[in-house]
Amino acid sequence: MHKEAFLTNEQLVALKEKAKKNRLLSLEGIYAAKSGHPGGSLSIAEIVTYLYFAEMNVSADNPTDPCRDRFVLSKGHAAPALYAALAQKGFFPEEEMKTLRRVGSMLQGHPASLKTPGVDMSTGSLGQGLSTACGMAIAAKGNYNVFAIVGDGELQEGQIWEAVMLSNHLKLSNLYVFVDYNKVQLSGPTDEISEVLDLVKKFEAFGWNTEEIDGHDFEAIEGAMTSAKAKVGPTAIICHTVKGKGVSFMEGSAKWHGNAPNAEQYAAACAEIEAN
Ligand SMILES: Cc1ncc(C[n+]2csc(CCOP(=O)(O)OP(=O)(O)O)c2C)c(N)n1
Ligand SMILES: [Mg+2]
Repeated sequence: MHKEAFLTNEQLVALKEKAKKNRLLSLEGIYAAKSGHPGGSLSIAEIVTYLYFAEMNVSADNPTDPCRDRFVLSKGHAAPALYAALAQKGFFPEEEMKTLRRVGSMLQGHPASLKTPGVDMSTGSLGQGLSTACGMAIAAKGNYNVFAIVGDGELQEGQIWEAVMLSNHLKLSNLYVFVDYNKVQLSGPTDEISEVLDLVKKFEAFGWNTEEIDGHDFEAIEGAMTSAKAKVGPTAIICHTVKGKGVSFMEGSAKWHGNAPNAEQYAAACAEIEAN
């Protein structure tokens, strides 16, 4: 496991607060909508928080800046975590989270770039987002970096590996892919459905640089990004995560892949996140 500390203690504390808020906002939206995907949203809270608050060159003042860094949430069902980060970043008011999944809302169930300020790519059909990220990285011509998050279950889609193959062939050094390796997909443990085996070996066999980290550890994410930036070619950051992270009764369970909490469960979840 890669781990190096570059963040100051102050920055680390601030990022942890942002991730906590990210989880609360995701759950607020899902609870209000009475539907959505809490498990896969909670598992990427640290990754999206790091990208939007410590890495990416993006600004709510100029959301369509042609030179901004791009983000593709290839596992689009985790939209609440992306919306929460964008709200925290000032792309729209946090209050909007309560309109999640409503007809006419800017916050649809899956990311829609024509509806939501700050969303670079519409996603939701698993397997496709990485191809679009690859295309964006080609189009960047050195002007920006592209970041994508893919799910471990999503890696079962063949199109993922087409994009992986081409990204190496084109030596896309500006492409960084975070694998949210939470070991659970929609209906159960990923390895019981179609095992992913050794992801580091897999990506390396396709010519990629790899990092393997705890995806809930900001210093590890920082260390992986620093090492990735020094290398030529695309990088896959294999992030060991916990589906439903932060809410004990949701952790590691496929039951909370696509279920909203009831009032009692919502209160318990918020209390636990707040207390952490
Ligand atoms: C092409 C396609 N097939 C099926 C689905 C339905 N679906 C949504 S999430 C999901 C499971 C994804 O698992 P994983 O990538 O591990 O996501 P996470 O654990 O991060 O929620 C499935 C099958 C979809 N969105 N797209
Ligand atoms: Mg998963």
